[in-house]
Amino acid sequence: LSKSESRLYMSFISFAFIALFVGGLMGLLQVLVRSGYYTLPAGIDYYQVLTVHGVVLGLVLTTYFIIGFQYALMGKTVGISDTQYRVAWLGFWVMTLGTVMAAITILYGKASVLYTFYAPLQAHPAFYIGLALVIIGSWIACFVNWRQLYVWKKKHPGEKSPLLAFMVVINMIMWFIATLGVAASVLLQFIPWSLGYAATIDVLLSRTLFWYFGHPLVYFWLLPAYMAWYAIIPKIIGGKIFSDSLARLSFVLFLFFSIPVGLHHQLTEPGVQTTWKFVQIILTFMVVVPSLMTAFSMFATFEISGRRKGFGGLFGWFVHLPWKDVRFLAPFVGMLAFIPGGAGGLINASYQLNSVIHNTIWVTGHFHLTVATTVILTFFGITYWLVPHLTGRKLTPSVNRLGIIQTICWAVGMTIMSAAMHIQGLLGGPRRSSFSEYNGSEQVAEWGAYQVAQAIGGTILFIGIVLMIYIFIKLAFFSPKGNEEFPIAEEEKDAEPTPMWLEKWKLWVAITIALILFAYTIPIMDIIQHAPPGSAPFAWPIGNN
Ligand code: HAS
Repeated sequence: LSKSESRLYMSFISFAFIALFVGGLMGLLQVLVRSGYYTLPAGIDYYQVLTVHGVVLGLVLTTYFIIGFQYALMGKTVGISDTQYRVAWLGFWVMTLGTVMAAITILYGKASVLYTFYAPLQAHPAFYIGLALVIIGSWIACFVNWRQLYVWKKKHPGEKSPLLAFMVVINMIMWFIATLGVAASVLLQFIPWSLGYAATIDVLLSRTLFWYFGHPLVYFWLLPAYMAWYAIIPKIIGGKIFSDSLARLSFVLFLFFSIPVGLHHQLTEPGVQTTWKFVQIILTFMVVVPSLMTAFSMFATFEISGRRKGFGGLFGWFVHLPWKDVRFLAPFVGMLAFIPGGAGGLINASYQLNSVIHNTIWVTGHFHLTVATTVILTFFGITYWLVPHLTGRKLTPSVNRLGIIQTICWAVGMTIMSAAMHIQGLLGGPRRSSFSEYNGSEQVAEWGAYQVAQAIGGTILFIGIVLMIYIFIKLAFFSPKGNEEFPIAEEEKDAEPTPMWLEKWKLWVAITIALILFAYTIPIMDIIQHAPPGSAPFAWPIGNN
């Protein structure tokens, strides 16, 4: 690993940790305000704080960490050429310019539109232009990653591509296709509208294009965590990859089913016909399958490596795991969180149940389990070995111990906060709202205890963030010099060879596009036809749904 390569990967990852601190602080303010015991200083608006929190953690931290981590995986498995390296830096600077533009508009209170930036909320044009630059910068990363694998394949004709490179390329194909939706909405709708060139905006179309992107966005976050679960965790626990083919197949299924499902975020939208919501719900339940395959594969890996080490019986698979190694513990807690997190997702996606939880703080509880625990704890788990590997240092026993405390802190804080969010949501507590007594309504009185619990959980989480930042700085700059391994597992010896048809990239992209066209063509035509710009909001008449 050259110094310059390490500088590139570390720049992305360091940016993510700055975002973690800023966004985490905003999260702390959030829970304190909602508890009713704290008021923001004059001049700072609740929605400004919420926008910083969502944009910085949901969009900036994730995208930077993922791109940095994926570059490191590609560099390790297929290599990076000088030209690719230079283009990768260009992507970094384009993204960073965009992030700074968007950040300035939010800090000046000119873009308190939340991370979903729903119209008719309007931000300063610089906010949308900033977002467009972030997307373009991330496309540059897509092109570099694709090129990296292409060049490798040319040099290794007939060989299957390395598993991690295959996974990165799938994730970036999904990201590219998904971001086309949000890019269209930002470039063709929001920028002209915010600049005053268009008098109106088609709200429903913009929201539909956002969720066309917004759902695959959550799998763009999840898949790098799955990369670590499939190919890195087995090595850390002293085992092997259960099945290379199963891992690849699950990624291909994610490519197919991540995108044509955005309408499950819009089930209460009156302007979309029920039939199409139903179609997209069926596809949503399809996208659950690769996660179930992943759960199966993880259990298989744990069990086989336990048995090989001589741990039998019903719980031998569990006992042998390296509980004192934070590189394993943090992602494992992430896996555990995904059991209730995923179950919550199935509830959200069930049409009738969605009407109970939609727009309540239950949804906030759901995504704090999924992205803010499953994904983030796996990213922390990666940080413990990747950062010292890149900076030529060691993960010392004392930092490992601190990491374990950090993981426990996160698990405790998140359990309290997200359980309270789920329950308050079932009691009707809205999401995205500041503290209010709603004129002393009886129902609202029931929420108080849960809001306080969220503040307690959120404070513990913030302590976890401070600890993590300390650990990151220590690993990047102060740990003793040394070599930390880049743990990539091998496949089980007796596994069936991976069939080459799994690399039929053109076919996978064609199926993905066909599914998208099937799920979205008619709903989008309907929206354009029934609600042209400037018209009153459109709803399908009851009975014609
Ligand atoms: Fe979601 C809303 C449905 C997964 C994130 N989701 C959101 C929002 C976010 C988000 C951010 O259908 C809010 C957006 C907004 O601002 O409005 N979600 C699902 C479904 C899944 C799902 C069906 N979501 C995620 C993931 C996210 C994420 C992953 C981030 C990373 N979600 C919804 C719906 C809404 C929604 C509706 C809209 C709600 C509304 O009305 O607004 C599925 O992908 C979940 C499948 C997962 C599983 C779990 C498998 C378990 C595994 C762990 C194995 C454990 C091991 C350890 C091996 C079925 C893989 C075992 C050890 C032992 C000791 C036992």
